[in-house]
Amino acid sequence: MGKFNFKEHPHRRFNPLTSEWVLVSPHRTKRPWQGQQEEANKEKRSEYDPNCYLCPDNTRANGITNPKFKSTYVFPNDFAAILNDTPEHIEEDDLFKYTSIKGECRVICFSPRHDLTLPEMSVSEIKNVVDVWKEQFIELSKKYKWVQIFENKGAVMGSSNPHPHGQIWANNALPNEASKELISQQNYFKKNNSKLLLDYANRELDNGERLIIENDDWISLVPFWAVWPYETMIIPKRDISTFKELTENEKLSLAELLKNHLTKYDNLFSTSFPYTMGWHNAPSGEGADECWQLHAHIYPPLLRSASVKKFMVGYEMLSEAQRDITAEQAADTLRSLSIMHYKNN
Ligand code: H2U
Ligand code: ZN
Repeated sequence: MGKFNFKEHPHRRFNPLTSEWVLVSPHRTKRPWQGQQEEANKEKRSEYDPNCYLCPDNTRANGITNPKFKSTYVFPNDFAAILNDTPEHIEEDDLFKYTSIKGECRVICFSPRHDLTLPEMSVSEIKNVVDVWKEQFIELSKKYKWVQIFENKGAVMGSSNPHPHGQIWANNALPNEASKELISQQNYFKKNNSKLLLDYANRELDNGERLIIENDDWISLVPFWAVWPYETMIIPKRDISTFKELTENEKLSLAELLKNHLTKYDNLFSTSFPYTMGWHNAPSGEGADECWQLHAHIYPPLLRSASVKKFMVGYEMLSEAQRDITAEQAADTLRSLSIMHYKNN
């Protein structure tokens, strides 16, 4: 049987942020991914679509007309999942517990262009998106405990509209992921008097195996405990709890990192890479700033090609998540990919 080898033998890895385990089965794919050549998807969409609800000067589903916006544009979601005029109610039953929720939902059109996804936008255009993320966070975090800024990209992720856009849902309760991450980061801070994710980022910087991109202010990496094949995180290198603290330079270097990181994703299967990406800022009113490090999670569903997606079923629904290619193999692949977008080659 020999000695345990992390690169060959099945094992479980612990996610210190959520306190959940993931089953890793590296023996199923001993070789690193050879990069099956895909037919590059160079499909051209038009810059403007008269039927798109999110293009400038078009009328949305509820009859409101968008302005002729020239940069990143935010509007209240016409079909918001959370409303801000819901009456307060809490039901404290052991078996049928529920509580009312108040909040608001907004939509962010990344740019007026119908055809440009984030990696295809210029760094200064992506910087406009980062500026808006920060402004929106500052405004909404004054009113709400949790401000979730995210993007669902691609039809496979359930995105309802090809016009590049993101969303913001802000509400006064702490959702599941946020509360798991808060408890873990608080416990780690109590024990070590330092931030879990900052310590983690420094260990990854020393090690290098799972790093994808590093610039002066940010790193992107495949987390040790990644569940999705090409799951990644973006973490600032200095102690930062929320978008509020980002300087002009840090917003610019984030825009640069996003462009390069997301371009690598598109280059992986020569396709506009689908994912859910979202920012975890420290929640407001919880005294969380001392333990919570700002970060983004990116969860892409694709596994082997533009059309083969990973299904989280069977053992994963019933017991725990499982992966074959290791985080280190995924990071190797992403690191080796060009930052020149395949559509420009
Ligand atoms: P998704 O593609 O991730 O579903 O996001 C699009 C959002 O845009 C969705 O939440 C909103 C939908 O409610 N929307 C409007 O607010 N107005 C519209 O006219 C179309 C879509
Ligand atoms: Zn459009």
